[in-house]
Formats: sequence, C-alpha cells, structure tokens
Amino acid sequence: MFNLILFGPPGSGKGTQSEKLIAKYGLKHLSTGDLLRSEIAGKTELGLKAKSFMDAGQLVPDAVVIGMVDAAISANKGVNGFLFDGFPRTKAQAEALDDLLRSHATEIHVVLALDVPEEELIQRMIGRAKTSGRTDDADPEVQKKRISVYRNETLAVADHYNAFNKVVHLNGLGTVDEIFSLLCKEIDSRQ
Ligand code: B4P
Repeated sequence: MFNLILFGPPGSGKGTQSEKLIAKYGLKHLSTGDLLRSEIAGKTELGLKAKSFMDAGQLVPDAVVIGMVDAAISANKGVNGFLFDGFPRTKAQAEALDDLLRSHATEIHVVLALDVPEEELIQRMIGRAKTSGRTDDADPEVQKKRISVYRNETLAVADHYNAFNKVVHLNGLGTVDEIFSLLCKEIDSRQ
C-alpha cells in the first residue's frame, strides 16, 4: 500500500492534481472538501453542520472530519493506497490519521507540498468562483480567512510530518502538466 498526502494552501491545485494522480497510480482519492460538499448537496445533518463553517472560510470541526475519513478508510479495504487531498488540515487530524492508518497496519509514506504565493492563490480562487458556484471562493474576506486559517492551523501538519522527514516541497507555480510531472517524479522514486 502507498499512501500520500497532497498538501498546500487553499487553491494551490490539490484537487486538480489529485484527479490526474489517481488516474495514473490507481490510488483511492479521499478529498474531505469533496466529501463535505457532497454531504451539503445531499442536505444531510452533517452537511448542514459543515456548510456554515465552509461558507465562513473556517475549518469544519475535527471530530466531524475525522469520523468521515475513518468511515471512508474502512469502506475501502484492499485498495492500492490512498491519496489524501485537503486532509489532514490540523495537527489533531494528522495524529488521528496516523492512528487510523496504524490500525490498518499502514502509514503515510510521503507528503507532497505545493508551494504557491498568496496573490496567485487569490487569483485562482476568483477564477474558480466563476464556474464552480462555490460561495467560499467568491468573497474576498472569506478568501483571506481561508489563507489565515491555513497559516495558523494547517501549516502545523507539515511540521508534524517534517519531524519524520516525510515532507517534500514542490513549486506549485507553472502549468498543470509541469506540476504533475514534478509530483510523478517524487512518487516514482518511492515506489
Ligand atoms: P477544499 O475542497 O480542500 O479546497 P481548496 O483547498 O480550496 O482547493 P484545492 O487546493 O483543491 O484547489 P484546486 O485544485 O481546486 O476545501 C474547501 C473547504 O472545505 C475548506 O475551506 C474547509 O472549510 C472545508 N474542509 C475541507 N477539508 C477539511 C478538513 N480536513 N478539515 C476541516 N475542514 C475542511 O485549484 C483551485 C483553482 O486553481 C482551480 O480553478 C484550478 O483550475 C486552478 N488551478 C489549479 N492548478 C493550476 C495551475 N497550475 N495554474 C493555474 N491555475 C490552476
């Protein structure tokens, strides 16, 4: 099994690159953003709870997200590995993920971090808002909030895995294909 975390600030291209990586490597894609948006679309109790946090640019509470990931891992026994996209986003989520994977006798093998400057993140979110209908992309205050949440809460995830020498930083500026080939090089060298 090969498990990787695609890490980076909001709008850094995690979802874009994940689509290409799962097609190439046959990993199970686990995007907490996508899972939460599908709960919202289905108007479930969890979705209703998550929506107010997401619309405000805040993180959905750890317990909700960890429960969702726990269920998704258990429902996908026997896969080649997982590509975690947008998860973990806090140190508590990282520790919970390590415990969950340990209970399935596996671990995170590498964290690939996309580095993208703030001005570019804002431009990408503005661009995505035009077609996605995502309310969290359209409002400049919410964009700023999401970036500050990333700095204050999510960067700790990179520190957590850095302590185990598992983090590789990559330039997230360039064409989608250029970034994809940087990611593939790192994965290929570990498989
Ligand atoms: P996510 O769904 O994870 O979304 P994201 O971080 O905004 O975007 P991503 O990095 O995937 O960017 P994308 O490829 O689409 O999170 C949304 C919200 O859900 C969070 O704010 C939070 O509230 C909640 N949430 C999710 N997970 C959570 C968790 N674990 N704990 C708590 N809360 C959680 O790219 C963005 C745009 O850039 C696209 O338009 C794309 O086309 C464009 N783009 C991509 N690559 C490009 C490139 N190389 N050049 C130019 N443009 C590019």
